Amino acid sequence: MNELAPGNEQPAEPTAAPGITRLSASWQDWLTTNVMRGCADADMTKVMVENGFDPTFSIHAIGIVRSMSERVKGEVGAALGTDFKVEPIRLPAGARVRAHDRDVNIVFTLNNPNVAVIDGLLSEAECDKLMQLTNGRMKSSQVVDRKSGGSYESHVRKSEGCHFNRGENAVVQRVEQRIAALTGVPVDCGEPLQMLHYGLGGEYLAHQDFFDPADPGSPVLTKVGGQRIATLVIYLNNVPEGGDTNFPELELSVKPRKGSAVYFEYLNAAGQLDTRCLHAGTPVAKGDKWIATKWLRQRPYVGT
Ligand SMILES: O=C(O)CCC(=O)C(=O)O
Repeated sequence: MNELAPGNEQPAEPTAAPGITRLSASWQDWLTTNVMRGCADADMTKVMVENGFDPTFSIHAIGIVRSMSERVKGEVGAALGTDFKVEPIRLPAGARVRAHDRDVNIVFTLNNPNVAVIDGLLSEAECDKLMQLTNGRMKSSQVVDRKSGGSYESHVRKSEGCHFNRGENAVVQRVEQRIAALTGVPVDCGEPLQMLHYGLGGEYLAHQDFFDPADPGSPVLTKVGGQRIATLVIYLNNVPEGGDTNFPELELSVKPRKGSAVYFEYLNAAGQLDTRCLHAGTPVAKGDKWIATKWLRQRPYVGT
């Protein structure tokens, strides 16, 4: 738990023994922040008791704040579910367009489904910075467990990765603004940026990025921002051989080029999912491959 406990601003209460039984405004903020961050009850109780709170009071206070947060999250989600839908814009073929603070080239498009290859989305220095910022954070990649909505390691995906929270650093902020400017999908609807590294022979077998409504685990995954609408895969290095992103049903293969990206949409405005965006990261035959993937949701993403 990194969040520091606030100073104990409790007035000295003569009747507070054996411990404090009232939450000051700053302790209420501290508790709410840490519950929302997913901190364990035991960790928060420990900090509170160390700061003079009554243990039983601490446990009850945490329970109350947790149930209130869950209710607020649920109600906001329900309201957004009915009121707010994003409709990504189409990218013009052959055009040079402004993406927030940078001009990019749309070098290839398909209209149905909506697919675009974008050159120069990131500078070489930005690619290098993103890769460098993953130092010490990479772990074996996992795939979604379609039954539970959880995740597990699988032969389907041979790579390692990590995530950058939305707006976590200056480069991530710029990339997110550019993606929002290009697609029309607000930054809030993006999942955390996923960084991925494939070594020699690394690959990601053909898969869909959306959550199949028929899967029992899908409601868990869509609760935090609705269905995924589209994916943007940004290539962070040149791969000497292999490592293309391949769309077998579209007979399309995109070669990684440092700073370029492929964008594809699989949920249209009518809410229909398009299975033709099945795609794979083909095996890296020489060198290695780095990408950053942004998944865009129908509604603001409130997961972790
Ligand atoms: O490695 C690639 O080219 C594709 C990555 C991918 O499919 C994904 O991140 O969902």
